[in-house]
Amino acid sequence: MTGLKDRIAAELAAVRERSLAYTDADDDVLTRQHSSLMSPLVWDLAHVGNYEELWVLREVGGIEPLRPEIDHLYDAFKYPRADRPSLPLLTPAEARKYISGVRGRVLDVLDRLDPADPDPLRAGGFVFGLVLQHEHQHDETMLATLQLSRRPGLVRDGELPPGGAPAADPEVHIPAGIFSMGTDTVAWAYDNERPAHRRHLPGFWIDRHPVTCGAYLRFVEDGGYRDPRWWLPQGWEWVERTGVDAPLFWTRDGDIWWRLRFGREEPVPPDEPVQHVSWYEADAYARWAGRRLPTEAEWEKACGGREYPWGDAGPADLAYRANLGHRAARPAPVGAYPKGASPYGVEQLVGDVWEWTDSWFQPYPGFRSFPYKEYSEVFFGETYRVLRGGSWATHPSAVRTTFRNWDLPIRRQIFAGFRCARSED
Ligand code: AVJ
Ligand code: FE
Repeated sequence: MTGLKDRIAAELAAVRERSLAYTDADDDVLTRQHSSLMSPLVWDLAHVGNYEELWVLREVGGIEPLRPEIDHLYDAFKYPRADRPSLPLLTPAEARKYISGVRGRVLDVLDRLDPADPDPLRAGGFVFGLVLQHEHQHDETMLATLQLSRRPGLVRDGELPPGGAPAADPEVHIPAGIFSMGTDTVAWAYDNERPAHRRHLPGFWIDRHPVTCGAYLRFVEDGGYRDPRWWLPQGWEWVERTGVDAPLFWTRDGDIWWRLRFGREEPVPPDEPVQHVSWYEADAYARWAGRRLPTEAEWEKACGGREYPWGDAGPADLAYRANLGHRAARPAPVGAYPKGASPYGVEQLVGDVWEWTDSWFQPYPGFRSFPYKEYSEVFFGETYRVLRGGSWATHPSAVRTTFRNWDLPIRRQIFAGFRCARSED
């Protein structure tokens, strides 16, 4: 096997080990609906195998469908998440057997792959990048479901580096000028990250770190959730309709704020980036702080134009660059990764928390959907806000400075936080 094929085989094995670890629980945990926002975990497990069968075995391998009768069950556009528990889904044991059967054949297709093949699905092993990033994305979704289950003992925690001293200058200035946004060169980049294109941005200031729980708590205790001045009309309507008064999973007991993290209550850690806030909460906080959310162009420019803010170095020396890949089940305190800073000195852009931006999910000039419309194109418009940077639960193979995530502005079960920006006077 060539270097690329070895890497692909290793990454496929690593992501599968992760998927099986997150579903190493009783069938009851895997089949029940922990939240109407999420699929049962056993749906995600079989869905990643079905997606792999569709793209690698059928599309590239030309192999006959293994179980065509189940395709519709795992088509994300056929049945909304809330309805999936009532479907005749594969049992956990059947799902494990099915995805293992698929994987065995996928490795044969990999064996026969000619990475130099000009076909865009085969070139550089693109289709394998597509399916392993897809599985990593569902693994992060499964972690959000496990968090929503409020059950202890289902998710491994781990050690993280300590935080740093409060930054002398909490803001970084990014001078006006043209930069290249998106990519034409990252082999496994998604269609929505392409093509690379030049953008001019006026100068702006951006936070050196994501907003911390401690800072966010000042907004909460200043009555931020009870003052319509800070909220867009749709945001205020959402606050009044839902009664939210703090980030998801936070509760107050006297003067102490607690958060529930994978089934355990712990005091809210002041120096950790706040997570489990919606776009509306991020936007309201920024307005209360006399600032705004950065656009995704500003966020990407602040990364300094390389595959990762610290350079093109892959995951090898990641341990001291960024908090990615579920090293621990939480964001790291701000200042924990000075060596992950961008050339402008902006830190923790990648990892820790997905960062809400002020941008709607729209196509770049010259966008062409590939290999199918339902990954990105059907979500373009003014319905979904863009998130950047990946979270602690995101695998390094499924994020980079050009990677674009998106979600509805009311969503906050995802591991999302934010940082603020402001324009030059
Ligand atoms: C890019 C995270 C918004 O979860 O809907 C998974 C990724 N697409 N299966 C999602 C995805 C198809 C997508 N996000
Ligand atoms: Fe999917």
